[in-house]
Formats: sequence, structure tokens, C-alpha cells
Amino acid sequence: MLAAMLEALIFDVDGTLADTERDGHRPAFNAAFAEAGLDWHWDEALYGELLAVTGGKERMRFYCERYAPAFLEQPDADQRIKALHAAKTRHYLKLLETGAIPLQPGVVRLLREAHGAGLRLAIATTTTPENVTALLPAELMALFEIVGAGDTVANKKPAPDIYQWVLREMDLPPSACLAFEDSYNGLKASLAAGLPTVVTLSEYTRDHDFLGALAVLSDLGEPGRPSKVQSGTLHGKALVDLDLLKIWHREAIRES
Ligand code: XBP
Ligand code: MG
Repeated sequence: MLAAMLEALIFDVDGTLADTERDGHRPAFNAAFAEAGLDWHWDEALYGELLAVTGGKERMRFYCERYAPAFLEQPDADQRIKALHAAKTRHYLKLLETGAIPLQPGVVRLLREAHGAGLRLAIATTTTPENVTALLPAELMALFEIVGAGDTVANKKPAPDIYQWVLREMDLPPSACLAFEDSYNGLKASLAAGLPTVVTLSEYTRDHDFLGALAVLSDLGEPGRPSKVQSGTLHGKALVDLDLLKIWHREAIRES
């Protein structure tokens, strides 16, 4: 049975709530490698390649498979990757504390509007849970009913698992929700979970394939700073508001 009403919004974090990868996660990985005495350095281009794999631990393993296979031959390779990831998270949290990573345009505005109108809010992310609470101010974090993050599920995006976990926790069908993503992997995950999805672009995902998205936008827009449309339509609006989300949701449900 397809839900008629839009009841919940489910947000990805990295690249969607904030553009965290190039200037956030990436330097944190590099700081952890340097601290461990490893000569690994993930420059912007290499990091863009490694972002094909979600999850920091999985991404380091992917890097080793391609560029440092001997590291994986060590008997304690798994523990060393876990330790590197814990160090990276520590560096990332420190970086977030400086306020260096702002939230994307329109995020605070839409979260407040949606919550104020009684919609339920959730997060479905591949990143480590403490990275979410460190990124969002407490008053925004309080708006989210459920946070699905990191190792909550074994299979990270593009698998649908984290979105399915959030839907189960909220006891909602996907047809009552909209998802917000920034990447190919993220959109694959949300669509596989049956969620109509809005894409806002991030530094590394501009040329990704977003087939199946309701709309692909520069960002959610702010008054006086219109959202730029890559695909789909804002139905005459200059920014994404609750009214537009309800139009998109009705269209999505009608077409499904
Ligand atoms: C993005 C990811 C994460 C971050 C790094 O998650 O794939 O792995 O790149 O964070 P999403 P961790 O777009 O789903 O928010 O090192 O904590 O994994
Ligand atoms: Mg993302």
C-alpha cells in the first residue's frame, strides 16, 4: 500500500548536510597516517578515486589493495586499520570543533521548517556516529528522531541496509518518506530501499550518474541565493521548501 502523505525526511550526512570530504575527512586520514609513521598521503585527486568506497575502514583497505598490498599481508592488518580509523576520527572531530566545515545552504532552514510542520527527521549515513553529533549543533541534532550511522549495518552504501534500518526503526514505508543524498553510492542505496530521493551536489560528486533522482540541484537554496537545477524542476520556486517537497513526493508516488 503506497502512503499518500509525506511523513519523514531522511538525510545523508557527508556531502549532503555538509561538504565534509575534501577538507574534512581527507586531512584527518592524512594526519592519522603521518601520526602512525606511514608515508601514505591522499591528495585531492586520489581521495576522489578512493571515495568509490564508503566507510573509512573499508576505504583504507581499498587503498591498500591498490597501492600498499604488503600492509594487508601483516597478521594484525585488521587491528591496524581499526586503530588508524580511530586516530582519523579523533583528528576529524578536532577539525569539526574548529567550525571549519559549514552546513550546506538551505539545510538548517529546511530542517527547521520540516520539523516545525510535524515531519519526522532521520539520518542515514556511512560515517561514524560521533562524526554526526560533532558536525551538527545540538539544537539541530535534537530534531532528528533516528540516526543510522557507520557500523550499525554490515553492508554500507550503495547497499540499502542503512536506509532499511532507519525505515524499520521509524516503522515507516519508504513511500511515506523522501531521502536526500549527494553521491552515486548514496542514491543507489536510497533507491534500492525504495526511497524517492533528492540529490544536492558536493565537490566530488558533480559528474556522478544520478539517474532515478527526483531532482539534482546545486543545493537546497536560501532566500536571495537560489538553488541551481541540474535535472528536474523546482516548479517555479527558487529554493527547496516543504511545499516543493510535497509536490515532488506526490509526483513520485503517482509515478510508482
Ligand atoms: C560518507 C562516507 C564516510 C566518510 C568517512 O558517508 O563514505 O565513510 O567518507 O567517514 P555518507 P568514516 O555520504 O553516507 O554520509 O571515516 O567515519 O567512515
Ligand atoms: Mg554522502
